Amino acid sequence: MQTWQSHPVPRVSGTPKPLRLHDTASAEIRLTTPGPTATMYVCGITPYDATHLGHAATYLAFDLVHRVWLDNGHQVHYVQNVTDIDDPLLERAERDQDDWVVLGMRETALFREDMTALRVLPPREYVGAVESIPEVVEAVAKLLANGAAYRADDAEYPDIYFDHKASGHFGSESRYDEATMARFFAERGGDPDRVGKRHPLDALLWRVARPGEPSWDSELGAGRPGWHIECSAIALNRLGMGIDLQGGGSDLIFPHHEFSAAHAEALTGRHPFAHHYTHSAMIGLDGEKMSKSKGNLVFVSRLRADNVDPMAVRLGLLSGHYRTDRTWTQDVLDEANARIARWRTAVESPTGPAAAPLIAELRDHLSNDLDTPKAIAAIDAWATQTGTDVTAPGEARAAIDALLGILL
Ligand code: 5CA
Ligand code: ZN
Repeated sequence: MQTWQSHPVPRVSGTPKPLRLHDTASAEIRLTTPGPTATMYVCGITPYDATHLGHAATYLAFDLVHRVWLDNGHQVHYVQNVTDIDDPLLERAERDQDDWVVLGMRETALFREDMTALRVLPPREYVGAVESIPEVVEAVAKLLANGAAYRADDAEYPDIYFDHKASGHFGSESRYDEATMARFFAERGGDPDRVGKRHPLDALLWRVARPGEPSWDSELGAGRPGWHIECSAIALNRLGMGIDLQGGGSDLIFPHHEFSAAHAEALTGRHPFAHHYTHSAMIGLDGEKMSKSKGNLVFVSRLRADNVDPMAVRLGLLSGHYRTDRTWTQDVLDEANARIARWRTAVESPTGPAAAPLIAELRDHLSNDLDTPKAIAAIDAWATQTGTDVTAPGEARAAIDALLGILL
C-alpha cells in the first residue's frame, strides 16, 4: 500500500538522550537499545470508519518514539498494517449497502490525510492485510506443519486455530491471569464458545470460506485470515524476529499482542518477538471512553473540516501523558490553541532566552517514557521569559518541530 507524505525533520544541536520506555511485558520503564536501524511495528487501523482522536493519540505517541530515535541518530524502519479485511469492515459495508473494498480504500485515504495534517512521520512500509494474504497462508501452513496449529473439529467449516500454549511463552506479554484473559478474549473479537476448538482461548488463524463472504484460494483451502497472524506475518517478513518495539493502544495488550507474539515465536522457535511492547492509553470524550459502539467519536477529519488547527489537535492530545487514560474536551482544544499562540509569539520574536537549556530539558523529558506534560511545561516556561539571544527563537522552533512534531 502507499504510505503517506513525509516532511523534513530538522537536526537539533546538543546531545541526544537514549529513549527509556514503558514495556508491558516487564511492567517496567526500560532503556530501548536499537542498533543503527531501530525496528518498530505499530498496529494500524481497521478502515471501516474515520480516524478518531483515540486512534490519532496512539499514532502520535509512537511518532514521538520515532522522533526520539531519529534524534539519537538511528534510522527507523517503521512498519504499520491496515486491517483491510475483517468482520467489522464486512458488517459496516453490509449495513450501509457499501462495497467493503471501496469502504476500506476510502477510510484509508482519509487516514493518510489525517496523519499528514497531524505531521505524523509515515511508516517506511504501510501494508494491507489483503495484499499480505500469501504471507499469512505461508505462516499458517508452517504452524500446521510444526504442530502449533490444528483444524477445528467441524466437518463443514474446518477453520484453522492456534494452540495458544504452542510457543511456551503465552501470557508473557500481557502478564494477565486466566480469568482476565478469558474476559478480554470474549470482549475483543475472540470466539471462546466456538465448537470444535481444543481450548476456548485458541485463536483463529484461517477462516474457511462461508457463503456470501469474501475468500481467497490457497493451499489451506479457500478462506480468509484471522487477525493476529496478520500482524505477525507482516512484521516478521519485514523486520525479522526480536524487533525493538511493538506498539498499539492498551486495548491490544490482550489478546492481539499476546497472540501476535505467540504466533511469531511458534513460527521461529525464538523468544521474544519484541524487546518492548508499548501501549498507549485510551482517549474518551467528556469523561466517557471514545468508542464506535457508544457513538461518541470525534473525528480528526471533522475537526479539519471545521478549520481547527491540526497543530492544536496534536498539542492537545500530547498535553496528557500517553499512558494516562484521558478525555478530549473543548477546554483541551482551547488551551492548546492559546498555548500555540504564545509559543508562536516567542519563536517569532527577534531575540529570546538561550535555547540550549530548553533543548536539554525537552530531551530529558521525552527520553523519560515520553513525558510530554513536562516537555510542554518547559516550553511554556521558556516562552514566558525574555532574553537577548538572537539565535534562540529559531533553535527553539526547530527543536519543537523535530522532537514534538509541532510546526509553529
Ligand atoms: N487494525 C487493528 C490493529 S491490527 C485495530 O485495532 N484497529 S483499530 O482501528 O481498532 O485501532 C487502531 C489503533 O488505535 C490501535 O492501536 C488501537 O489500540 C488504537 N485505539 C483504538 N481506540 C482508541 C482510543 N479510544 N484511544 C486510544 N487509542 C485507541
Ligand atoms: Zn495488529
